[in-house]
Amino acid sequence: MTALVTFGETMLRLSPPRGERLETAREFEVQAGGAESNVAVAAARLGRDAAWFSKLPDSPLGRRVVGELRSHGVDTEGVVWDDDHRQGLYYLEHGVAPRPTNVIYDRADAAVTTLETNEVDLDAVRDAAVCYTSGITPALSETLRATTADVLAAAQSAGTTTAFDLNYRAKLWSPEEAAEAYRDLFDSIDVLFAAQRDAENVLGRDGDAESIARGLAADYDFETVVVTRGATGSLALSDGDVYEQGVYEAETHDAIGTGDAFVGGYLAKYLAGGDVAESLQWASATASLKRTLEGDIAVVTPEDIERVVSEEGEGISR
Ligand code: KDG
Repeated sequence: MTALVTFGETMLRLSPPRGERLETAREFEVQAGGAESNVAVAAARLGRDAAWFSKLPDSPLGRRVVGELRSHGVDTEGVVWDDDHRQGLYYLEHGVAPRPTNVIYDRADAAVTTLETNEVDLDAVRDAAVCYTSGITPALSETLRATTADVLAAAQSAGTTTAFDLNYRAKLWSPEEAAEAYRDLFDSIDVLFAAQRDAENVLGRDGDAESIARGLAADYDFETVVVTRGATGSLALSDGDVYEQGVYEAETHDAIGTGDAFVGGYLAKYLAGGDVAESLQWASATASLKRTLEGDIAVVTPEDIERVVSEEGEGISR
């Protein structure tokens, strides 16, 4: 049995060397990046059995994605290969103040947008302890929206814990479209991760993190709601109890993937039998370590986490 199964799109990220612009760079660093595989890699690096599935072009580019995820210990057996569609790409120009980071997606017609439920190994999903995807997946196509709903429902009805991060991306859809799709999925989700800004701007929630978590749990019967507040820490509401966690200070080298590292750290500890407070602590430490690393992926060890926690205690709450 695999502890964690995640699914979604993984792109190739092309980024010019720091200090260079997309329009003039002659070289691009290439790395795999996708919210759900970022979560699987973090969990695998932290010692859990993790699998990721998707649909990829049967081409050197698709094989490159799989090769990179496998190199981190992620099981990619469930990947479906396709001859007719593209490998999604994204371009990232690192910002330095006052020039912001710029992300350009080039992901139209990616193979994953055609992934249908009948192509998914649902037995593997039902066998997993946790099944995870994020709000990016249903944003990518109507087909994938239906597949996401089917996979989460199949997982939950088999007793697999389902986890979902809203992960709103304004470049993919409007807040109204996203809110409607999220609400259609909420009945099939046990553990919800929500950035406070997404809960406010997309779901129209207001108040502090605790009242947002209580409102969402009451309306949709989530087992656990985790609200992240960026630099001011995170809060979880689980079976009526509230847990708060500070952030661990980090020098930020590359912030992309911080939220996925948070989820990966949380699920890794949860799958190892950790309670909610311990899982939140691992989430926060994994997120802070990710910020020190280049790329979307948190290459971290349990020893890294233990060191952060033992040196910085509860973290900083503002
Ligand atoms: O959370 C980081 C992701 O945004 C990044 O890995 C790319 O999956 C990605 C997306 O769709 O933006």
